[in-house]
Parts: sequence; C-alpha cells; structure tokens
Amino acid sequence: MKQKIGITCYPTVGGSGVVATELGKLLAERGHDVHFISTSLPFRLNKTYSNIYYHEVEVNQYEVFQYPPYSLTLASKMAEVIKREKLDILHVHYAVPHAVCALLAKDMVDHDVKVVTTLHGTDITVLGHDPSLRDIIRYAIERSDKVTAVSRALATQTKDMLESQRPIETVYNFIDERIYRPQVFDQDLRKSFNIPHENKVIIHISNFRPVKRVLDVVNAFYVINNETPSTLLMIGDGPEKTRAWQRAEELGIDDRVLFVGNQNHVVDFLNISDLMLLLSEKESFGLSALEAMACGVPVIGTDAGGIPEVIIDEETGYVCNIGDAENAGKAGAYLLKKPDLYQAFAEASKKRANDVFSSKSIVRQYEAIYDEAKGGD
Ligand code: GMT
Repeated sequence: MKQKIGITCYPTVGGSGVVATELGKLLAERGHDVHFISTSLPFRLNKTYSNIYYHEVEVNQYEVFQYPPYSLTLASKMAEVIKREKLDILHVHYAVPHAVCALLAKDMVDHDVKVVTTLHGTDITVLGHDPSLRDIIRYAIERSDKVTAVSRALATQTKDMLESQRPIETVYNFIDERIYRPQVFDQDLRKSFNIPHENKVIIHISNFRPVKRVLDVVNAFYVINNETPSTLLMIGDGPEKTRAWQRAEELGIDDRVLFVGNQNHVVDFLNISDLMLLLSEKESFGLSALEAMACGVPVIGTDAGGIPEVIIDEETGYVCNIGDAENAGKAGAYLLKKPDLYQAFAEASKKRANDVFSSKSIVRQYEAIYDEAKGGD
C-alpha cells in the first residue's frame, strides 16, 4: 500500500541521519510520498525526487529564553505537516526527543497518523542511564505505534533498562549497494597521501567521541605496523582527535597516521583500505563496519552492542574484548599476513553485507511495519 510518510532525523553527518535519508530515498523510489521534517536538508539527499518533500524546522533563539525551543518547534512543524499532507506514518529516528515530539504532534491534530520510532542507541545507552530522562524515554517507546531497534542487542538492552514488555522489532541498518561496493583501486588516492606501495592501509571512521576509543585504534595500529608496514587513515573529526594524534606521536608512528577529517566520499577511502578497526565501547550497530564489509574490507571490532551481529568472528573479521587493543592489533596483523585467509574473509564480508543487510530486504521490512501500524486501527 502506498503511504504518505514523514521522516524526522538528525540530518547532519552520522549513521542515523544516513540511514533515515537512504530509507526515505528508497521509499520514494518504491512510490511512497516522503516528507522530511528536519532542521536542515539531509546531507545525503543529493538527488531530486518528485515525491520527496522537505519541511524545514526553523529554531529561533529568543532573548528571554536560555535555550532555543527545538522540540516544541519540531512538534509544531510535525503537526502542521501531518494535517496539511494527511500523513499516514511519521517515522522518527531517536526516541528522545523525536518520538516525544511526534506523539505531541499527533495529539495536536485531528488526523490518525501512526508513529514509528527507530532506536539508534545513544538515547538508550547514554540518556537511558539518566534517571531524570528514563520515564520520558519509556513513555516515547510505549506510546509509539511501532518501535524498531537497529540491532538485537539494542532491543534487548532497551527492554532491560526500561523494564518494559513493549515489543521492539530488530530492523538492521543497510547500505546503498550501488555505492558501497568494491571499485577500481584508486592508485592516485594512495599516491596523493604518499602511502608507500608496500604498506597495508588500515582505516577507522567515526566522530571521535570518547565511546569510539580512538586511542585503542592507534594502539592497535601500532601492533599491526610492527609486524606489517602500514598506514592508518583516520576519517572523521571530534573531541578525541588531539589525544589520538598525541598518542601516535608518543608511539613514534605519527608519520604513518593520517588524520584526513570528515569526508563526503568515504567509499573511495574504503576502496584503498585493507582492514578496518572499530574498537568502540558502545555501538548499537556500527554502520561504518557494514560499509567496509560491502567493499570487501574485513573488520576488527569489539564485542560492544550490535557489532558482533554485523561482523562474524573468524569469518568476516575478528571480535575482541572492549579495551584490548593489543589483541585487536595482533588479530589484524595475523589476518594481513595470511593471504588466503584474508581473501576468504574479504569475500565473506561482501557476501554477508549483501545477503543480510540488503537495502531491498530492509526497506520491505519497514514497509511491512508501516502496513501493520496502519492495519492496527
Ligand atoms: O555513533 C555515533 O556517535 C552516531 C550515532 C548516530 O546518531 O548516527 O550512531 C548510532 O546510530 C548508527 C545508525 O544506526 C549506528 O550505526 C551506531 O552504532 C550508533 N552509535 C552508537 O550506538 C554509539
């Protein structure tokens, strides 16, 4: 059934914004009308679609109020769009504040819209620990018409933390396989970064928040580089970048660690990489690991959250304990030194990315959830 679907996400760089935007594009390609309601145009919305609309949420700063009223402005805009466009579904990414805003908007209008909430992690793994927010997160989850989480680990953690019986369906993240695939090896990109011909390329992509443990990434790389000459590409930016750079200097490997900042075409970097390191202490899914796998790049990850649902230990990469950079490095070096095993892992990574996380199957899962939400009147 064709639906009118509103989508709210954080539109800036970040896995949840990427997934929400890519989902909107796929839904539009399948004939649904899609309405993005957010503070700026989602950065991945880089193509024109006649059935994708954008409704900007303009958050003003008022002199009398200390904080700009983002949530209220968003709820108000949601109500306006539900009413004017007769939305069937409002699909929000993050329980807090987006699901709360959607529920308020639903209450404001005389139109039966269904609220579908997707949990991406941070509202549960960080905010859920704050007793002052737990009740509002529980409210958002229990009152949504459907709730999904991006991994089984996150679904379980949410239920345990909130002591809630609310069914939460796992719908994994996906990638656009038209973009994330092995492509012709770009010798020029390697050359432009002066990466020596014999070096293996190790990649890490994140927002360098403390939960990403980027110092462990540098420490693990140190172990790899001691056994196999390598270069570490650090893609992204964030609060731990300076400390990571200092750590590389302390270890005397700063000439081999390249901090290249945020990048729009991450796929080009993945396609010159041999191995990814994702050593987070919290990670509900790990979209960058999936992007790497789709390009045939095995991943060394930690046993945090949903990472072991993405990487299969000893098949598409290795799963190490959180904080055990030494073993992560050893596992990486071991794999890089065994060409046959490496090739098998690279093939298994591509296959798993395309079989389990295919965009076609994930978009259908969301469509079924929307249909069930509508059918449950
Ligand atoms: O990891 C972040 O800090 C960004 C955050 C986001 O909002 O994009 O990522 C979360 O959602 C992604 C998409 O579902 C997941 O792939 C990430 O694992 C998740 N991050 C955490 O759980 C820390």
